[in-house]
Amino acid sequence: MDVPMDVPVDVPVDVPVDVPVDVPVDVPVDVPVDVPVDVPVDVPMDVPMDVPMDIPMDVPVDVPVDVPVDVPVDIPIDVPVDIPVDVPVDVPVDVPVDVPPVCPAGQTRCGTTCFDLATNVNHCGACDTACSFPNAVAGCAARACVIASCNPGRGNCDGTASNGCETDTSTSNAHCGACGTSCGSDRLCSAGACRLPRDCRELHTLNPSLPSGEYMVDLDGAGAGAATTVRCDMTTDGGGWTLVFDSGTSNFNQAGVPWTRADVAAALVTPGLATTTLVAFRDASFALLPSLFRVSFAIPAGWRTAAPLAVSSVDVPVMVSFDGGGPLLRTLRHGYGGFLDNCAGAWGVGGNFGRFCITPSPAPFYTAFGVGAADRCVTSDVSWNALGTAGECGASRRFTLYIR
Ligand SMILES: [Ca+2]
Ligand SMILES: [Ca+2]
Repeated sequence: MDVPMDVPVDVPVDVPVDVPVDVPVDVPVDVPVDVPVDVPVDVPMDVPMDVPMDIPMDVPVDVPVDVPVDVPVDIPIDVPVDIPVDVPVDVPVDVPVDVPPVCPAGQTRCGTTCFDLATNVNHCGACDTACSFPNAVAGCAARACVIASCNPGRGNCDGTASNGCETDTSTSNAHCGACGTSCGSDRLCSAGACRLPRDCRELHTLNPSLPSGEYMVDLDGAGAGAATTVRCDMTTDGGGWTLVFDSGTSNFNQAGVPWTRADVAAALVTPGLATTTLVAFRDASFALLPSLFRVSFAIPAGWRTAAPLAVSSVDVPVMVSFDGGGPLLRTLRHGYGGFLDNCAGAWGVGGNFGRFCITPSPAPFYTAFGVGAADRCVTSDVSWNALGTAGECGASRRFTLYIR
């Protein structure tokens, strides 16, 4: 009882005072180890009161408080905050080439590039969906392919995009120069402009339903020549024939009868635009006379430089079609020279007389235009005067040459 009392008194007094004050941090480690061993055994009652109070209080307070607070607070807070913020920001900015870019509003990424699919002609409505139309420049609007414009000389006249600019406005009669610009039934479209046909053939090709009759044409096309009226045969042997000679009501008496339509001959025969001639007798309305043959054949080369009735006397072989039949080789005899009686007779008899006939055949025989006697419109297989006055030419018995 005595010893215990003394020991406790001295130890507690000195130790507590020095330990807590000088080395709080270091003592905890040493104190617990040494003190417990000696104190519990001898002074359970007294020691506990002083030592436990001071030591436990200091140690627990410093260690637990600092460690837990610093570790949990710093690590959790720093990691989440720093990592998320730095990673996202650095990656996009530094590696734009390798990582898909973020496209601006209204655009979509196709491959590595952003496009506006609403207007991009190569990515219209969807990536890699290119727009293309025949004869047109394609565009993209509201995510759909459209015809931005037509190629020169073309028109989207049917309003259908799929077939592009389907109309050739340089030649379309219904859409000449522009969609909806019609040239009508008597003009045709050429180089994007409506113009009159050059002749009955062009007109007939333009509108095969047109009947025979007189029509306005422009013989030299785009040339300076004025428009004029010509007579057309739109039905015989395919139609499209232009009148170039008509004996009419005249009784010719001259050495050299010209084309009655010198303008037509100059525009079509001389330059070779017309290739075939149609020879026939016709009535006052230019209808073919019934029961009389009509013939056609290639225009002889000599006609390109002189009218067939304006030369003296010519014999030329021709392949003749009678009433539209197969061609037969015959001899065409034309000129204002004299001859013996009929188409088979030789030239050079008498002075001027004149004949146009084909031998041997029943083709039209036009004669006496080189003399004062009434001109005759008979057939090539009879004498020039075989029919007498009944064979005379006149308003209702016309000798005509058409060309095509
Ligand atoms: Ca179209
Ligand atoms: Ca005559």
